[in-house]
Amino acid sequence: MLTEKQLNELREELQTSKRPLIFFHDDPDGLASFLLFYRFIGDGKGIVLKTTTEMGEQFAGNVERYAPDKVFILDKPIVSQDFLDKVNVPVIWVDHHTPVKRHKVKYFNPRVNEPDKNYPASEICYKAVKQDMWISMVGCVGDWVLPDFTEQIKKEYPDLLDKNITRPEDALFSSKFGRLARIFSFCLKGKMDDVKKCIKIMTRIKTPYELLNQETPQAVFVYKRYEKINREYQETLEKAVKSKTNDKLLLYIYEENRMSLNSDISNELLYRFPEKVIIVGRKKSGEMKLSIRASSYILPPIIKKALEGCEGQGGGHEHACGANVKAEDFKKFIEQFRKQIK
Ligand SMILES: [Mn+2]
Repeated sequence: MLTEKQLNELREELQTSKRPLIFFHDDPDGLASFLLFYRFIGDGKGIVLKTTTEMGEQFAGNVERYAPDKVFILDKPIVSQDFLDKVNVPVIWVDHHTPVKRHKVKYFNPRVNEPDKNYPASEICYKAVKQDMWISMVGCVGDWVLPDFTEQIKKEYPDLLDKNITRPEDALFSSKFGRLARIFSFCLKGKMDDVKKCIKIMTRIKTPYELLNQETPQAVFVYKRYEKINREYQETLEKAVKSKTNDKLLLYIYEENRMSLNSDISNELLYRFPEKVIIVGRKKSGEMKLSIRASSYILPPIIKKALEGCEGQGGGHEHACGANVKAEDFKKFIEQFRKQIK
């Protein structure tokens, strides 16, 4: 984890900001991280980073338009130096992927000191703000991690996380906290206007029960939308499950006009078939957008090698990665991938 000194420094950055612009990764961990910081400061604006590649200089325009006093970047692995050079207010970046070196930014990443430990961004953010523990828990569970305050959560919310659950995947797929992680995930899917509305509502939700039991009209809106997307999710998941063969690789490609459910579906497939290597993807604008999961392989070097001679890019965590490959090169990519998991 970050040192006590670093956490105080991060907290200080939050306490001295009145109008933050907060960029965050579009997954439950990113959303939870944003909510923790936004709710602590009590003001600001959030922007979901839908881009799968680095955060480039085009985002400098958002900074110029909003004129924040500080910029926060949460759970995003790569930010371009051009972006940082263009922005004229302090930039604070909290991440938990492989560390990178940049100038003109305050960089908080526990992996700098503990390269092999994975603390989700929302766990780091919680250690700085020390409030809304349940929101952090949702982000961590979504990132397939049980944080060090899990016992406290079990005591406080015994009906949402059973005391016998000790594996993060069981929390994600068979607890109410897992359902909350799915709700967070689906908040970020679909039409941008709806996404914005959901995010705004989430900044004001008081308890996990307000959402789960649909206690307020706002919570009803978020929950109904979750149910709608969940129907599409279950349908796609079912087709993916049916496509399973004896092959070690479970490869499932779905229609391109559907919304991106890659990462949720690949997670659930890995949970159901832990011995398989999972690749789930869809075709979009001439590219295959893929989520890759495997519990018994370290994926980043495999993906790097599979990409040799292909137009594309990929990377992420040890057992969970994303990749984009030009549609023409997809066959070659899969062949080169297969060779390494024999
Ligand atoms: Mn994360």
